[in-house]
Amino acid sequence: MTTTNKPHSLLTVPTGLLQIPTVAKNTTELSSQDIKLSLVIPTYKESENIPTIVQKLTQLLDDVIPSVYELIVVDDNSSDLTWEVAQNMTPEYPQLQVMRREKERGLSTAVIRGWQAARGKILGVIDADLQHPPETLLKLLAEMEQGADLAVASRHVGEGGVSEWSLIRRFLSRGAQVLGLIILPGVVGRVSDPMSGYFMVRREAIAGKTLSPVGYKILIEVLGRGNVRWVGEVGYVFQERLEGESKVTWKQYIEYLQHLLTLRLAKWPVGRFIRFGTVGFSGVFVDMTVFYLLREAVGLGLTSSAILSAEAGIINNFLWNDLWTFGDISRSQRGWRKRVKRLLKFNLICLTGLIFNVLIINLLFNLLGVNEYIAKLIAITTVTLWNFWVNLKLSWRVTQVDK
Ligand SMILES: Nc1nc2c(ncn2[C@@H]2O[C@H](COP(=O)(O)OP(=O)(O)OP(=O)(O)O)[C@@H](O)[C@H]2O)c(=O)[nH]1
Ligand SMILES: [Mg+2]
Repeated sequence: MTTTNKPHSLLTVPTGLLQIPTVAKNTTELSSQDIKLSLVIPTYKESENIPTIVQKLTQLLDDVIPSVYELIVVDDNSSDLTWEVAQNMTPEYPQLQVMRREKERGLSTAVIRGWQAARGKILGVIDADLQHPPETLLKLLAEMEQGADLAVASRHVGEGGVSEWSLIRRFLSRGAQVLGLIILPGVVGRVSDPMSGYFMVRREAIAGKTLSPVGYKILIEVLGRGNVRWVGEVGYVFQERLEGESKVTWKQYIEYLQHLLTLRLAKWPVGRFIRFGTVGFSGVFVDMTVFYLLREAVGLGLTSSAILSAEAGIINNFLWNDLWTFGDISRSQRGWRKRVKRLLKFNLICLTGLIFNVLIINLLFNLLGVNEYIAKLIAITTVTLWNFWVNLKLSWRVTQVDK
């Protein structure tokens, strides 16, 4: 055994996609003792805070999970040499690791890069500036041990709160939350404090997903892209910063909005909708051609021709949608019976769409006096959305298959 009074070497900064491996990459025979918790401490100019936070966290964790945790400081090459201060502490704190990033910057990516290098089953994050009380960590850990996939320290449950925030900061924080609820209710609404930067998540819940956070709010990214079923929350009081400076600026609010919209788009089946629209367009030509043939070549009556050609269009659309737009889903629901069932549902939904179409045009044109072409355009748009959405939910329904 060598005595370890030399500082640990710095962790290699992972590159490429922001993706957490399912199994920790650098788990060697020597370190194969299962690491339970990897806690990332992102830092930017926190040299004054780093000794205290490392000391406090070590003291707490040594009591409950000695030697099966790691603290990972991820510093963005701070000019106050935070990374060096941390590295010099490693002889005294064997669970401490340090990453110095020189090429990338930003809080969220720092956290993910740290997790990529982590060995733990549970991945966590805490601010370096002591605004996140270290003691809350044990409560978060307890939540995880009870089976939570995500444990969030929240300012808005139980004994949670903020210490001396100005009215404007409180207002901005709540405003951001409300905005999140409007844009992404299914994500932001799952936690009482979506802005929290103090939480733990089970590795499996996010492993293999490509994360691409914009700005500061990594929790939203984890909730939005991860596979999180059970969420636990623990109240805490956000402390005042005593040393160092805040890095929060207006830019963070803009980035937050951008982040919400990116996630919103990622959640909407945009590609599918475009394919659905394209197929719908092809249906118009089939409908027209068959109508022409029935009228001219066969000499059928107007109504019968219209009905038959519309049905030909519907069948055309169904086949393409089944093969292409929703191909991935229909391939997992094989068999003629199932296919016929999908066709019948599709038919029924399109028929309802047609009725809506007529109703909307009448409402807009006759009752509200809207120009008839604009009315027709609104009707087509609404009915296409209706057709797409209801077919997605009913005809090509996926019973919760994880991508
Ligand atoms: N690696 C890295 N860490 C960052 C970056 N920006 C902020 N941090 C760290 O992330 C944590 C939170 O940042 P703060 O500036 O304290 O943000 P805040 O706590 O929301 O705001 P304050 O109440 O003003 O402190 C701190 O530990 C920072 O040092 C960054 O660009 N890179
Ligand atoms: Mg802070």
